[in-house]
Amino acid sequence: MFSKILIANRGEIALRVIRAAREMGIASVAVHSTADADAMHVRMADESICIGPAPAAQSYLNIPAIISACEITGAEAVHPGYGFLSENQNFARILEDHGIAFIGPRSEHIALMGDKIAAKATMERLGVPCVPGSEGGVPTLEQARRVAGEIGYPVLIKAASGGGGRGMKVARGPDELPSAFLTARSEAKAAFGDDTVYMERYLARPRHVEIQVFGDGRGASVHLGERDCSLQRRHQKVFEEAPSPVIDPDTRSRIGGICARAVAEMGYAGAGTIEFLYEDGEFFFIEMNTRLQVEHPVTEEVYGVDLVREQIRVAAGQPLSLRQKELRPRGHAIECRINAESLPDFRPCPGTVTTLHAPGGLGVRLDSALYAGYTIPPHYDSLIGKLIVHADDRPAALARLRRALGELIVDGVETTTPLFRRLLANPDIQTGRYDIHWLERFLADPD
Ligand code: MV4
Repeated sequence: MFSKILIANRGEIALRVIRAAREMGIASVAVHSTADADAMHVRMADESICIGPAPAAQSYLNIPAIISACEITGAEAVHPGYGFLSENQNFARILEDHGIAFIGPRSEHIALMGDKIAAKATMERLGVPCVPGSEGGVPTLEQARRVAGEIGYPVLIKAASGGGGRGMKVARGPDELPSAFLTARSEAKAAFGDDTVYMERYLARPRHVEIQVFGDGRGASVHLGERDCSLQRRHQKVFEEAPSPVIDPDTRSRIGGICARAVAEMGYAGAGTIEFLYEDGEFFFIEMNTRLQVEHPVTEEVYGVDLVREQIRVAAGQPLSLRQKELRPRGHAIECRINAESLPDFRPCPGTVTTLHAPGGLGVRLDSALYAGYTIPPHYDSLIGKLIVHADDRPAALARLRRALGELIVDGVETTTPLFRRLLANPDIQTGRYDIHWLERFLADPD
């Protein structure tokens, strides 16, 4: 096992990793920008090292500075958290080349899943159900017309290097195809430097249901059920829950088994998330994320598993400590992402926190790097905490969430907490009847 790891991240996820490491007897090294000298992750780590100025491109994305920090401190492994360098194949490869372990999958798997066409072809071959669409890239409008004729309108044109919703265009009929195709290509070129696009049937009202998987890199794997992340605004998740209100145990075992077999077959190492659109009882693969996700705590709560500990074990070459037949979901968990943003327009609202009161009690978890007196810098994303509740069933989890939100006090900056109080009062949220467009409709026309 490692004796020291470096965390190439900040905020609540850096704390999450430091905590797992400390429980394993592993020392932690925090890296930080000049803007983060007073940040909680710097205080909580065993050691810290400044890697550059405030802009992430010069600090949290600065690969040479992070490698130097490993060499100076003797860190044997790097946990990338989420965002920043977590899905950067070059970073994973450079670490591998320096004999430093990357706490994540091998660089080949990051590269494979970063190419959305290759990812889909791989999943198709491994028996994972995919959205009907083009076989590979669609280079010309003429071919786009032919593919659309085969799969039927409406169609969606997606960037091969995309993900997270950027560079997507819908064509509802043949008349909309030329502009959708050409716009998708030029936006893909501008955003990713790659104008390769592919096509899929457009699903009008799906849910976003993702399966948590784990591989040991040598053909063993497990799944830890699903999370329902349908409640999003501008492709940012806002509220996530496990299990999904619409997935029953047999369906979970079936799709979970398919996903676990696929990662085993690939020889995938570490945590992964296989994302699906779920509509009319059917799963359609869209993308695989090769990192720990923001919303991983809802899975941890329901399965009683420390996913970061498991990531560190696998990166150190140890076998999975999880066995599928021992993994049983218990109860229901919900996460609210608390952002320092002002409603109703979600404008980022950095500033100094004057008062912080954290909710507590049975089944309540607050993953946050906030403290009273902390000044939230304007340079990074506005997530300041995740409130996670766990209870015996969904109604009890909703009641517990309402109770915990009532206890949370953050003064000095505006936050998105009032939104969650309103969501909890809504009958669609109470019954779990929502899709990927529900939240944007609600925000446009609150009832
Ligand atoms: C889709 C889709 C409908 N049909 N693919 C958006 C982000 C990217 N990860 C995939 N996305 C979508 N792909 C087909 N064939 C609708 C979306 C989509 C979406 C997906 C998940 C969560 C929120 C979303 C919001 C808008 C569109």
